[in-house]
Parts: sequence; C-alpha cells; structure tokens
Amino acid sequence: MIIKRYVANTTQEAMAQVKMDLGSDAVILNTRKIRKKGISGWFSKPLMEITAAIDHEAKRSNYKEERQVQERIDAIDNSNTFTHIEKKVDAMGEMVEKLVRQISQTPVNSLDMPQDNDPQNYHVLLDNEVHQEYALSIIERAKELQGKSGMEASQSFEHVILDCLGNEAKPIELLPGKRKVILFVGPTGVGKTTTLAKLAANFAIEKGNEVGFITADTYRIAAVDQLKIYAEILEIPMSIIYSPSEISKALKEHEDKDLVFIDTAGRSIRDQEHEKEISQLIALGNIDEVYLVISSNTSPQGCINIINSYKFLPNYKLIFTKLDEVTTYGAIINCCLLSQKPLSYITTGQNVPADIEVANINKIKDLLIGNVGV
Ligand SMILES: Nc1nc2c(ncn2[C@@H]2O[C@H](COP(=O)(O)OP(=O)(O)OP(=O)(O)O)[C@@H](O)[C@H]2O)c(=O)[nH]1
Ligand SMILES: [Mg+2]
Repeated sequence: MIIKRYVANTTQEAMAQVKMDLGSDAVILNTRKIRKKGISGWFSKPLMEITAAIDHEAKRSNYKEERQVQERIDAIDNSNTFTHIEKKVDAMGEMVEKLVRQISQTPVNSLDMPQDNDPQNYHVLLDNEVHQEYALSIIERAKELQGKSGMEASQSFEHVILDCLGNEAKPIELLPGKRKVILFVGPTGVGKTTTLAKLAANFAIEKGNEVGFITADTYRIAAVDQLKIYAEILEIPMSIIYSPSEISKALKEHEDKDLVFIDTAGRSIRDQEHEKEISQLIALGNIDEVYLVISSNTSPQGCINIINSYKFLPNYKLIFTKLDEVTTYGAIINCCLLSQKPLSYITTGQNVPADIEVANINKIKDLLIGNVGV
C-alpha cells in the first residue's frame, strides 16, 4: 500500500493531484483543512489536505499476471503451435463430453415438475430464471385462484404475476413546497449513478424542479468525477461528503431544492462497514426515500443475496436497470417477492435522460410471459 499526502488550495485541486499521481483507483483515507505554518498561516486562506492510498500489491500482482500470460504466449510461440492447439481442443472436447454425461445422469429434482397440470406456465417462469421455489408457489397460487374464481388458467396465472410485482409502481412524488431527499444504494456497477442522473435530468429539465446532488462515493476518485460530469452538463449543484457526519451540512447547502439525490458507493454485499455507513446516512440525513438499484441480469441466488444483505434498511423501493441487456425477467419477480417492496423505475440503456421509465407492471408481466419484446 502506498499512502501519500497532497496539499492544495481547493479540494478539487488536491483531488486532481491524487488522480494524476496515484490514478483513478486511489482510495481517499482522509481530508482536512490545514493552515500554513507560522504567523502568516493565520492570515491566509486554509489549505485542503487529502491523504490517499493505492494498493501497491494489486498493481504488482496485475503486473505479475501480465508477465505470466506473456510467458505462456512466448512458450506457445516457441513450441509447435499447431500440435499444442490440437491437444488443447481434444482436451476441451473430452471435458464437454464428460459434463454432458454428468448432466444427463443427474437425477431429476422433485421440484422440477409441479404436481399440478400446468407445466407450461411453470416452465415459462423457470425459463425466465424465476427462482424454482417461487415458480412453484406462483403456479400453486394461480391454481387456487382459478379454483376459487372460475377464471381461465392463463388469466389466474397473469393475475398472480401482477400481484407478485406489487400491482402498481411507486415512483417519486413531490409535494409542493416540500423538499424530498432520496438515497440511492445497491451493489457495485448496477447503474446507481447513471440512474440517479437520468432521474435528476427528468425532474430538472422536463418538470422544471430544482435538483441537487450529494455524493458519498469518495472511495474511487473516478466516481466523484462521474457524477460531477452529469452535474455540470445538467447544471445541478453538487456537494461531496467524505463521511456520514457531513450529511446535514451538505443538505443545508441544498435547502432551497425540491429534490436532492444522494449517491453512495457500490459495495460488496458482505461489507459490514457499508451497512453502517448507509444506516448513519439515513439516520443523520433525514432521508425521505431509499431506492435499492438492482441489475436485471442478477441470478436467482444473486437476488436472494442482495435482498438479504439490504434487510437492515427500514424501507425502500426497487429500481431495475439494464433491461436492454436481458431476455429473462425473473430477477424482478425474485426481488419483489422476497423483499415485498414496491417497484418504482426500470432503465434500458446508457442515455441520460432518455432510458428510464416508471415501471409499467403490465408490460413487465407481458415481457415475462412472452407477449412482447423490450
Ligand atoms: N445497457 C445498460 N447499461 C447501463 C444501464 N444503466 C447503467 N448502465 C451502465 O452500467 C455501467 C455502470 O453504471 P454506474 O452508474 O457507474 O453504476 P454504479 O452502480 O453507480 O457503479 P458503482 O458506483 O461503481 O457501484 C455504466 O457503463 C453505465 O452506462 C442500463 O439501463 N442499460
Ligand atoms: Mg456509482
């Protein structure tokens, strides 16, 4: 680990120094205001000091891996290349055959076939990567509803799916004269910052609301820059906080706004420190609404892991991103069912502000059962 100290007239200048010297993966350890030594220091503007670190080992291990790859390439170049590749292809063929044999010999799980007579809808759900357990329960509920109401099988199936999706989306609603503070959380790289910018642009440009940004994601320098670019393009004022204790001060800077979006760092679902930080932000920031952002390409087990890891949140709404990247929609059902939290928005691309809409529950149901394309 390399740890260095940078001093400049402003935070931005000090950050630029860190970025230039240590690169975008540098981690900010501490920031503080300091004064020059001596009497003259008392009469001059305070300076900003940033202590930053970079994982030296990570850099070295990247270098080591690159060397190993290069050595392997050199070795192949020096041997008889064709014989080498032929052997590899043969070995891969054997591996595939072995895997196919293993799969065909695996006993069919008793959950694979429901006892009732609606295997078609059951497979629609499984093909969409709805968790097997949830798929079974949906089929059972649909059958029960059909028996009670006399509906057609397809009608009761669709009815239960709509119910699982919460029946109605719950987007951001503003009350005149009342500022709303919104916190975005979620795993790394799911699209929190992009989605926040899309929503901010919609409220600021299309609805003419006064919007403010606060970012608590100061773990990667590139993250601050990312939101700053959106803030500059959209002419939305932005504040940076380095710890949850600074949230009240930052919110004061946005006292006149209709809507304030707070961006947080994406972190591993096992990160206890992250949980503590989000809880502190909620407690100290008087947050009105929390949005948990989840990528639509999350596996059934991934959905369970994410929802379980955000159980500590008192309340939240769900946003699903990257619908343009999937052909299965089970993640939405899995997360809605497990969390019992309402859906709010879905996003379908990288364009700000275009690629976002209030989740249309009927359309999601149709996507799931194969009635329409994205
Ligand atoms: N295709 C597609 N890409 C998206 C969508 N939303 C976001 N992205 C892309 O996903 C990548 C990650 O987006 P970010 O907004 O940086 O994600 P994040 O959750 O803020 O990431 P961290 O802050 O690093 O945790 C970027 O390349 C975005 O352009 C979407 O709906 N569809
Ligand atoms: Mg981000």
